[in-house]
Amino acid sequence: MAEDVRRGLTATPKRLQPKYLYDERGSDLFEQITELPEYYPMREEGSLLNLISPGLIASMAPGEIVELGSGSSTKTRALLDAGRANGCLRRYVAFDVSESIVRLAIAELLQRYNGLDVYGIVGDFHRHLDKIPGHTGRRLVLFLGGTLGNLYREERIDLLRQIGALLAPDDRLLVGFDLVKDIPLIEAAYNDAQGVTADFNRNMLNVINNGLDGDFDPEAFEHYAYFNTQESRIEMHLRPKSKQVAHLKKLGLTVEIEPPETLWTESSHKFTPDSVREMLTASGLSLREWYAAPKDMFALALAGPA
Ligand code: SAH
Ligand code: AVI
Repeated sequence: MAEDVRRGLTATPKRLQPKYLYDERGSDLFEQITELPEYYPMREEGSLLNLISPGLIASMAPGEIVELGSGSSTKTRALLDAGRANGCLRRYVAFDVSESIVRLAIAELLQRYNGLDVYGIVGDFHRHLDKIPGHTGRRLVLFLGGTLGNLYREERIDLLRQIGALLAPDDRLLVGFDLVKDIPLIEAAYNDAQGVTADFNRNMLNVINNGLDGDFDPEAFEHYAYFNTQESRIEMHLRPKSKQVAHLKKLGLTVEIEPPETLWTESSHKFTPDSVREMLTASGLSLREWYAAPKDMFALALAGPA
């Protein structure tokens, strides 16, 4: 964190990595976001997973499911239910940077799925994929929620290549993608009326304060999220209401920021079928199936080694 934050806050524009949105409170706020009427990705992906899981499990009969950025693993239950009904599934591995949500998720899954080996790994998917245990049967890797879209193109390709190295020829990767659509609909999902997304965004400053002995005042910043058409992404920023001076004692760093400058906290890229296919190909993977929600609200791409 020290190195990331020093680099991000001394850069222009000032930016922080989205993984720092997720401490215990951040994971809890994200769960609240998934229940907001405006936040369509969760509902659309959940319905799609319910629809495709029995067929997908029957066609590939995975012995294990490994999920990256697994969060609460709630939507995953559609696949775990299908795996149990089919009798093929022996292991589920949850991998997430937020320890509290991994502990919560695996405790619930162990209760619900008697006989399933459930593993939890707390780590950063950019750095710690080597912690995933070796194969036990055919492997299905999940990357749901549109989280791949929170990364920049080079990071996405690098990560997809790393995931590809975890796949044997018959293994598969299922990735959730939010798709380009009506801009007001997308912007509403990141500017909810109850202000939960604003609290989620501001919580990043608490995470930074706690990790680096800092004194940012989260309430002195406004949530600002808009769709950048040229880059096809929502950008989420924190905009100071007035000049702010914060000290990060563990870094010996003083940060000054005044309007109109912002702290850029997250990007959430939106895709098209062509942009997904092209990215998979550039990563040494190939698209095997494309499952789209009604009105192309969201999609799941099933990929395998090229
Ligand atoms: N897949 C879940 C959660 C999505 S929220 C769903 O669809 O509902 C994004 C999740 O990715 C969070 O739980 C967050 O903690 C995790 N995450 C973000 N960056 C990460 C990183 N670098 N390494 C591992 N997990 C990360
Ligand atoms: C996890 N990720 C895909 C969410 C998104 O939509 O980009 C995080 C989020 N940010 C604001 N609201 C939700």
